[in-house]
Amino acid sequence: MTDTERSLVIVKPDGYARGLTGEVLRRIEAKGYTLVALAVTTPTREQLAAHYAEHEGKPFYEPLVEFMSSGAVTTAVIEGQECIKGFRSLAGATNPTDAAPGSIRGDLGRDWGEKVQKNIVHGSDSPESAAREIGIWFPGL
Ligand code: DAT
Ligand code: MG
Repeated sequence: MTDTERSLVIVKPDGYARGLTGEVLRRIEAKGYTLVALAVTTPTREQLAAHYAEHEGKPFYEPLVEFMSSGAVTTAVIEGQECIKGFRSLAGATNPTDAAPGSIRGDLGRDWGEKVQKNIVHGSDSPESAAREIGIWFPGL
């Protein structure tokens, strides 16, 4: 049991508004990961600036922050062996057009012709990112 990890998952405003929170959480639970924390919140620009610091200056950064602050999201901390990689696999490729059928983005997402890819979910990409992101969204954990 050396690789038990936590990952920060966000059901983004597109997923929340489309009523897909339950479907995303269902897939996480069906995969066998545990829900450790769960909340509905509307992200602040400050939280998003911290969360997406690595993307500052990229062409899609402003549209991304605008999109992510546009409405409610569901934030979750999940837990399980290698759940960081495992959830990224459940989520699928960043571009929902490329994301494989069977994945969250592949089954439920599409390109809407906007400056930012609206791709339903976020998942941490490394243990370092997960620890940093969990600190932003669930400072009490
Ligand atoms: P991921 O969410 O798969 O980890 P990322 O961290 O590279 O992807 O980018 C964060 C989000 O920014 C991504 O979910 C959607 C958006 N995005 C990334 N690359 C983009 C691009 N080239 N054009 C538009 N939006 C993009
Ligand atoms: Mg990322």
